[in-house]
Amino acid sequence: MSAGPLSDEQIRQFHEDGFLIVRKFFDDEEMALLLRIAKADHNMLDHGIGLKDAAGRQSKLSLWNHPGDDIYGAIARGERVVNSLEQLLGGEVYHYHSKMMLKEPKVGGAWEWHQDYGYWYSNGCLYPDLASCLIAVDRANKENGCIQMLKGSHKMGRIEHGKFGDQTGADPERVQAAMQRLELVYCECEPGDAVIFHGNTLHCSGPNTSPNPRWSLICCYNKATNNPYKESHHPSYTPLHKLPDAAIKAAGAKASANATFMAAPGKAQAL
Ligand SMILES: O=C(O)CCC(=O)C(=O)O
Repeated sequence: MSAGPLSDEQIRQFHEDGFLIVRKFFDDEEMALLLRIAKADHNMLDHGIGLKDAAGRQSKLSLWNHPGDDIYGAIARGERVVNSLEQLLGGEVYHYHSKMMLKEPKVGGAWEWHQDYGYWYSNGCLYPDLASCLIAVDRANKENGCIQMLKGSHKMGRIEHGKFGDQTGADPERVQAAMQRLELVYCECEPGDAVIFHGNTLHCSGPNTSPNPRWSLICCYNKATNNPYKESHHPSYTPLHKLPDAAIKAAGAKASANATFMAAPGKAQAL
């Protein structure tokens, strides 16, 4: 029996598929607060960096390494998310970074096929014991470039990565071969749904051709035992101080009352 937010079946599914969609992981009130605060947060937009895809279209993101006491930190440090990640990775995790993906209407670019461990390997993580929790802030569908997963691809191990536009992507020959054998899943989400995915799962997203934005908050975690052997632009093991899930609404209410939205992002950083 699992002790935590996820059922044994969800844990099994994550290990089988390399990802897990959790519908309504966050309730309407939590999401309304996050949406309102994030969209009014000028620091989020001002610190966003744009990365061109292979076709030259730009996707923006705003990234920070250490979670604070604001609503973004309350989500990333919240027991619901952290305990789920600990169930899936099989032990203590720490916060590796969080980022808001800002895919703007009509212009937001694609994210090329990649594994997150394709990047994070270079940061001195010896094992692919990392996973991310993507939380849909806006509704995400095919038209506005929802995230896509190649089911079971985490079992392939780490693939070579190279440069495509400003982005790092997985070897296209291997991606093509994998696509002929594995199921492609478009993770269409309503606000508050979450997609939790393994560091070796091949994923991508298309451009936003719609009139609607597609923002999502992605919180990434490394297993404590996978402390990198060298320093990089993302943190080494830093104990994560968990918060009760009620902290999300409390942080949201506080920000709304002050109407000054704490800047989660520090300076823009690389993935
Ligand atoms: O948000 C997206 O569209 C893609 C995000 C992604 O691939 C990543 O953060 O690794």
